[in-house]
Amino acid sequence: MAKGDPGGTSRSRRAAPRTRKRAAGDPELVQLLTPEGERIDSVTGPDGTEYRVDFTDEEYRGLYRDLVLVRKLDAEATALQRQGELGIWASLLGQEAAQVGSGRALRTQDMAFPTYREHGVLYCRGIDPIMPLGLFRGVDQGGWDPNEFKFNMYTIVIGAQTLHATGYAMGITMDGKTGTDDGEAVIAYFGDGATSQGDVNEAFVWAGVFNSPMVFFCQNNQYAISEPLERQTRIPLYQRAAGFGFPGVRVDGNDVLATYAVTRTALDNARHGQGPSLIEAYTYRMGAHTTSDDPTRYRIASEVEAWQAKDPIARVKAFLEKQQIADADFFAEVDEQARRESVHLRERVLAMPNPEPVTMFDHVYPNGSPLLDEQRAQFSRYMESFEGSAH
Ligand SMILES: Cc1ncc(C[n+]2csc(CCOP(=O)(O)OP(=O)(O)O)c2C)c(N)n1
Ligand SMILES: [Mg+2]
Repeated sequence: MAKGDPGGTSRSRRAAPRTRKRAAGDPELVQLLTPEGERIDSVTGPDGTEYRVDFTDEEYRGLYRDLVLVRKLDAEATALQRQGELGIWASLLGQEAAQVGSGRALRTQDMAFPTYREHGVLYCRGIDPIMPLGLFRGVDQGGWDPNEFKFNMYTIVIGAQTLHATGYAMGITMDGKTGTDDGEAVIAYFGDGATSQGDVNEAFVWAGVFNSPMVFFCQNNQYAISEPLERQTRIPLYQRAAGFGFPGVRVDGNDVLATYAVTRTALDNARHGQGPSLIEAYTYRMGAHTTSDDPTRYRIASEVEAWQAKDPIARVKAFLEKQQIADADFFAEVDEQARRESVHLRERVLAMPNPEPVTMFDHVYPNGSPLLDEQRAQFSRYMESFEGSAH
């Protein structure tokens, strides 16, 4: 979307009223755009905070463009895996609004710690979308500079990045980088399953007692691989924050506007020294956990269909159409850009080398280890045993 400071203080060019006060809905869920594309003017969160956005028409169109592009690039990556060009892919399908909303809420100086699924946040940070594909093809370790883009490397170890983020947040406080409008804040992404990890709970303790400039951003996509949410918790996840002494809020993670508003507020509170908070972005993983997973084994089609009706992109499109903020030419142009960028992505993946399986032992330790050397030799012998065979 357009550079600058969307939402918050910026004024819309349109004076015509196109919003309404919140109707009786789910009091636990902050929502500013309904699945039907109706705008809600403002919503009060559980701790009395009022959430609203005030985007210009260009900024609304920019958010739509972001959503469409990240979905298309993600679909291309899934196709590339299916065609044998990537080892594995973790799709963000269904979670575009949670990622674009929070990603665009970050200010330039803020630091983000992702999992392995945050391709939409990566995109918003200005990182070339080709970068994670090298990782998933096994030709490199990611490739972007975390300091340049303020976006850490992908983390596969569930929950580990929340501790890294909390340590980083404690560090920037000690460096005196918080407490002003230009202050820095830190966001850590993790999933619903990760909330059962010791690391995440330890991060909550440390961030809480040190009043760290942290936003814990949990994308509750309802599953940890095949394990449904009810295997992780008996209470709504956002309510866990109370036990650690900081605020928690549940936002409609399929609503890019509400996700933006809630994340921006939490980050600004953090940068001004008001401590951590937990955001539970309530969403749904529309695809498989990864391309190695078959979700039809553990969830029913009607559940997926119910979430289809809450699609994060369709509601923005409906809103743009109803309010005449965008016309058919705009939608066609965005589709064409998405097509072009995905073709470009594909061409660059096909130009990458084919990694030798044995290279997985490289870079585990900077100076190797006897055990690893032994495993490498064993693996090489195993691979050689296939030579000349059909495998
Ligand atoms: C410490 C650790 N344990 C187990 C795994 C295997 N694992 C990979 S993804 C995953 C589920 C994570 O679920 P969630 O936190 O909800 O994130 P999502 O994949 O749904 O985005 C598990 C158990 C791992 N990567 N790390
Ligand atoms: Mg999950």
